[in-house]
Amino acid sequence: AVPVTRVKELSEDLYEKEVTVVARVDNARVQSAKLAFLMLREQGTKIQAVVAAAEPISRQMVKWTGGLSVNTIVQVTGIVKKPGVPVSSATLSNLELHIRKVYVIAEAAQMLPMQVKDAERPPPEGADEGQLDSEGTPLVTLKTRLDNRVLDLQTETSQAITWISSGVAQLFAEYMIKSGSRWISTPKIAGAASEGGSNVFEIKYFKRNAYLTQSPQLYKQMCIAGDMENVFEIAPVFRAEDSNTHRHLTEFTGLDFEKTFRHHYHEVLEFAEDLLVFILSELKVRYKDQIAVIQKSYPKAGDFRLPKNGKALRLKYMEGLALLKEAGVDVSEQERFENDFTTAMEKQLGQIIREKYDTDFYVLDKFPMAVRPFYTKADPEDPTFSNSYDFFMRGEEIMSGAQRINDVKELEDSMRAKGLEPNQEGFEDYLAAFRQGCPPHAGGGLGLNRIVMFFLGLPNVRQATLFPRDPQRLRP
Ligand code: ATP
Ligand code: AMO
Repeated sequence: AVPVTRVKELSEDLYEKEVTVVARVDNARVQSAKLAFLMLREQGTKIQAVVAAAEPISRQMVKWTGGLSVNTIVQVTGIVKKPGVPVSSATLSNLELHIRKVYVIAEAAQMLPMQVKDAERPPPEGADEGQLDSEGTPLVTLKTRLDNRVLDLQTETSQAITWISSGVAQLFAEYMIKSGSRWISTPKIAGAASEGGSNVFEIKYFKRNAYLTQSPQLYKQMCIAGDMENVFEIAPVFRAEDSNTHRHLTEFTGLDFEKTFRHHYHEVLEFAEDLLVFILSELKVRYKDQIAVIQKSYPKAGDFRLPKNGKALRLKYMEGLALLKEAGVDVSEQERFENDFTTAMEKQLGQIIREKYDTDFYVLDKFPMAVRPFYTKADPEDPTFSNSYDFFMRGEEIMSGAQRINDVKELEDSMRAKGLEPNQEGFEDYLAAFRQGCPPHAGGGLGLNRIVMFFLGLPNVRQATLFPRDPQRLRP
């Protein structure tokens, strides 16, 4: 078998050498009866190949090569040369492959629903289907790209984004394992809604009803009650939220952890802070090539100010509220005790904090008890508030966490206060876990898709999701 070289490994060191590559046809054109060009693409890296009729290559071979359909996978053998002029449309602009042999490995249909090279341009916000750009080329909207996600995944930008997603999951697991945490898998079909409220998908479960879990919350706490001390999970999270926004999905990947603490829940808050700093700073180091690719379309990718001391700026919820008021934002205190900050307020606060403290990374601590789920521990010094926190990146929430109630009586009271009946089906086993004694613990949950979106400055969470699910989309 011929040794195959990866396109990204080709370089000037190989000038005048023969190589064989396997790649997709990004574009094919016949220049004349004697000359045709192929643009070859392997995982986002492009190189131009040229075929000229001259012994032993026939005019027929030139015509056939130039007529290959876009996206066909070919094996090409040729000599690496320096092109007459740099090929600006190629990634490897100072290389050209002079073709000797071409074999079709897998043929693509003549008409594809979308061209990968058209999907390469960032989707214009609010563009209509079929709208033309200034050069008269049809604009490919995000909808078309997501409808044809397999083709869309082949773009240089998508290739880089999927590496970043993989990196976030890997770094999360790495940090957790390093800290002695156990990787757990908990059921996604359950008898009760973990986060309460109505945003839960009900499913038929033989003769009964069941729910898709809104988070591994109840189970990760039950693991703590089972003396597992420090656990984490990477798994799908389901939310029946009819929110058609740039940042809401109905299914996303949750990065969850839960751990015991000795004296104060801030031990866990600091653990979460170190975790986020580790993920964000390692992404910049390990994925700098991918970030550079994404920056071509999204200039803010990876441009993220981490505080110099490696710590998140820590503010209390009420201090955040005061900053908003001070800046003249119309916030009613009463309302902010019933609902937490709106998305607009969060963004404004992000802006204020950036100007005042020169950081994009901060944590709000001590949210009002009324806006947090039933399992959240109230602040023992002032039960209007709670021992709970949210981490923000550029004014957008990426992680929520809290100390949990570990006393069963307190837990039952808290459920009642939130309109949940402790005796209701589905909560028996959760409550039993606390009846037998459970150590003090806290934890948190991050949305993988949101971290990727905000870290890269992507306008839409769907771009940071392989096959997104939202209220409108169940395909592909
Ligand atoms: P997170 O899960 O990050 O906490 P969230 O659950 O806080 O998000 P909500 O509190 O339900 O999300 O809503 C947050 C914001 O999202 C709202 O302030 C609103 O701006 C926006 N939003 C929610 N639902 C819709 C909708 N159907 N249409 C438009 N915007 C919405
Ligand atoms: P919460 O409901 O805040 O907390 O969710 C945790 C994190 O998940 C992400 N997220 C979402 N991502 C995409 N689409 C959505 N619809 C969506 N909703 C939430 C956000 C958010 O910060 N059990 C608690 C966590 C805990 O306390 O441990 C929980 O689920 O990044």
